[in-house]
Amino acid sequence: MALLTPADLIEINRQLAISDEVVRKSTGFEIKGICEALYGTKANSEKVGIVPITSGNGIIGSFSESLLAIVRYFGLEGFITEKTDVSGYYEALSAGADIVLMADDYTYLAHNLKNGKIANNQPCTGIIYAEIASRAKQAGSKEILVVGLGKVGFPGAEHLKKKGFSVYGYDLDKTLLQRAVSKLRILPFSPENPKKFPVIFEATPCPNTIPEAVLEQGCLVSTPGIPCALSENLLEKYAVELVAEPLGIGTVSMLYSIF
Ligand code: NAI
Ligand code: 0TF
Repeated sequence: MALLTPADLIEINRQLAISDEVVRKSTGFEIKGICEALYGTKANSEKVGIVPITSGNGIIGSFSESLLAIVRYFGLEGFITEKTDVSGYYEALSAGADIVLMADDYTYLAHNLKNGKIANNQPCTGIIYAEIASRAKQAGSKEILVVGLGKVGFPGAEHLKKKGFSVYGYDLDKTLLQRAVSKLRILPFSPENPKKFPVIFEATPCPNTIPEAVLEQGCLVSTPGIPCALSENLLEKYAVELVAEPLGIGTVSMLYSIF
């Protein structure tokens, strides 16, 4: 898994506010409203305990602090445990956490201790970015391109198929592309035979993954992928509406999925 760096998380509140504004302009809803509609849940003053985890590559500077800022941005109460790992988990429970957030190098999870529900960051991120794409004003034609069909992209593509979209999918890994074509009945997209799309959902860990030839003027690109799939030059040239943020949108999707 590609790991976040402290540089990705700089001014997380500002990054979230910018994305929230793009989402509001493009869909008419704020991110929180989209989560409420997507999962049919509402926040109910849950207290979120954030446990720093030292295993593997260890603590990512400002990861826990960013989670706390995100939790608060969406109007919830939260705290970071002083202890880490198992001791931190025990501290979170003892301090009355309703929900625990914690991540090692492979899994970032949210666990609602009141109702037992668990959320994994990867599918929750894919689903919320796909949902945002599906609600964009540009999505009228119901045609959408998905680039990257891995742990985030596949659940997003599946969500779009369930919503009745004509999903075109592309992954450099032919086995993953074939898996999505056969399991989800999406249409394989070939960069050698491009067409333009009004809405694109991208989920890869690489830059420059969206070919210029698929960009419609004023299109919406919804992408959790880090680094950003599009260069500044292409963003400007095609007046792309970009939803891209490193942690908060996926996290709030996890929380609403377990309320
Ligand atoms: P993954 O490794 O499971 O899937 C990525 C897929 O992209 C792979 O199947 C790979 O073959 C494909 N790919 C790579 N280069 C490509 C290219 N040029 N064209 C087409 N396909 C290409 O990774 P995962 O877990 O799905 O994560 C994807 C990205 O999303 C990563 O950058 C990860 O850090 C990021 N992420 C962001 C979150 C957020 O909140 N913003 C949350 C979770 C993940
Ligand atoms: O960096 C990652 C994921 C995060 C997905 C959201 N964009 N790509 N995971 C590693 C998190 C490690 C956190 C660390 N153990 C800590 O500070 O607790």
